[in-house]
Amino acid sequence: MKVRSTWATAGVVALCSCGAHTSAVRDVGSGAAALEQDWWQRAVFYEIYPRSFSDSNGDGIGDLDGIVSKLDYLKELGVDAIWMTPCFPSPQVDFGYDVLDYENIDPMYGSLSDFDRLVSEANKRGIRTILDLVVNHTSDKHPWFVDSRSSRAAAHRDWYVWRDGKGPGALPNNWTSIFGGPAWTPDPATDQYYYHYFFPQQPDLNWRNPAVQNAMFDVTRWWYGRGVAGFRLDAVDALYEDPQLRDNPVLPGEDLSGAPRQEHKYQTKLPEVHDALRALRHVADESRAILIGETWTDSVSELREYYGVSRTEMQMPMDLMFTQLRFSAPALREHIAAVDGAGGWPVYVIGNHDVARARDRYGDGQHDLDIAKVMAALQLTLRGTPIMYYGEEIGMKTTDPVRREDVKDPIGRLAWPKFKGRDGERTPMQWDASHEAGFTSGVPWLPVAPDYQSLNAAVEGRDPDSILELYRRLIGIRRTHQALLDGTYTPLAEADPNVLSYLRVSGDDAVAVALNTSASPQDVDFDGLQRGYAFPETLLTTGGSALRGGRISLAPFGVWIAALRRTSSAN
Ligand code: TEU
Ligand code: CA
Repeated sequence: MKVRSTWATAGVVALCSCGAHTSAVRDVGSGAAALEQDWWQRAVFYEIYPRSFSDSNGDGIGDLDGIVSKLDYLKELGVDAIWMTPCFPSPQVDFGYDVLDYENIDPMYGSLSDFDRLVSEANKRGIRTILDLVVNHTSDKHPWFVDSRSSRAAAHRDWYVWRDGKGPGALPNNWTSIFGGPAWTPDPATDQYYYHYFFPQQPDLNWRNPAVQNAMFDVTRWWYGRGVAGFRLDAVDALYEDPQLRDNPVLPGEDLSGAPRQEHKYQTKLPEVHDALRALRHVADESRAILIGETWTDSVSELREYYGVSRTEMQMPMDLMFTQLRFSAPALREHIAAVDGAGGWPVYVIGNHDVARARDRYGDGQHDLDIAKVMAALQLTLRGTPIMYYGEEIGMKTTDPVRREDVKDPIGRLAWPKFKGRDGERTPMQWDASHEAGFTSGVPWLPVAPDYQSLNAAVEGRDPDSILELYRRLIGIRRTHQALLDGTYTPLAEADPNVLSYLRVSGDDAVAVALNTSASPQDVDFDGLQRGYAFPETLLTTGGSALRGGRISLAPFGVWIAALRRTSSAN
């Protein structure tokens, strides 16, 4: 049953007779005004989990040379910047998020000269390199911490958070680690406890200590000097803790370890975080570098704060709430309007290395691939910067370990079977149908997903209807339409429960997008081209969606994108 839904009409009625075809995208360079946008506002970012991307030496662990060998693939996909999760020397307790040397590369991933070559080869392809900086904590094997715990008088003692217990065997307070268990570990040698928001092997740095701040600023300068274009700042909300050590409020329910859940009120999101971010941004500005924030927030107003007063903090605080949205036109529409109206440049992510893969998370269990295609079209046509996660472009699924003994992520081992950890979203990239999906010539550190024979970049690269081809076309359209780069975002048909549609406008360039978030065909009246835009030139459609007689007929989970031109009567 076709449900009719009409875009609010306030414009000229003028339709071209163009059919549902994918026209050759116009080169936005012709006659378009030069954009004042910064590169990172136009760029498509791509998160790489190096351990799982491509293994060049057969040890089953992805590495830097493996990434270099896939730069042409990334270029062809249309990627402008790669964010690599940590490759610094690390005992790998938390797979690199426990750093023991901030100015080197762990031998399992390669060497500093391999890194330099990666940056150079990426730059040749117009791809910038962003690193993942673990600013909140180090490994307990970092020389700073080894010294800090050696004595109460150690030079680095105050680089970490040490406190006396409240009494024999009593912890300093009730704080727990987000990874389960107490956030305080006793250190008998100096008869104090040290604080860790994450694992005990990840002692928190004391950001109230100027020496810590300066050391971290110098780390960023060191990498800027090697051509890094910026950083994704890890767990920035956790940088500061309440100096009075006030107990957290206890919440109903249990945490990962089965202990009473807490509101980590005195361990995260303290206002001092913004002082540190302003300082880190000041250093970044010396090198015209950018800062991406791992900013898990509970509201858009909280997210807005990470841009900073007059944008003096991070350029790209990630909207991670987006990953938790229900896949429905009303839910998506409401959230997008709030983020788009928040005053900063939106940064939309649909997945990362910590959450179940987007295909499963937004999927309904029956149309997951179709829904993944709609999410791709949404993320790549919204106003803002998209950050993709490796494998999303080929529709990779979450593949959890089947037995506890197979679990690599310590959180999964701790919380099994309630929570199986994050291995499921970190399985090796599926390149082709050869041995281990072309990821390694050896034994992969995590099993390759069983669907790799058919779900892989090589097969999909030959299939015009694959999600990989859709990503390539979408990114191509995005790069060549000013409206999708710096254009405004105007929601259309805002009462429609099934179709999410909007208009992007930049000068005379306009693009209309209509996405069917339902399993039924939907019609959207195209009777009024918004605000004087007309002559739709179809850029991309899926499932046979098309403009027919003044209406957009959307297939189930159909996508329709068209370029419009301002009419002479436009206001
Ligand atoms: O995750 C951080 C993380 O989970 C916290 O940001 C938490 O969600 C937030 O503080 C809640 O307010 C990052 C990495 O992405 C993850 O892989 C690491 O395990 C973790 O930090 C520790 O470095
Ligand atoms: Ca901290």
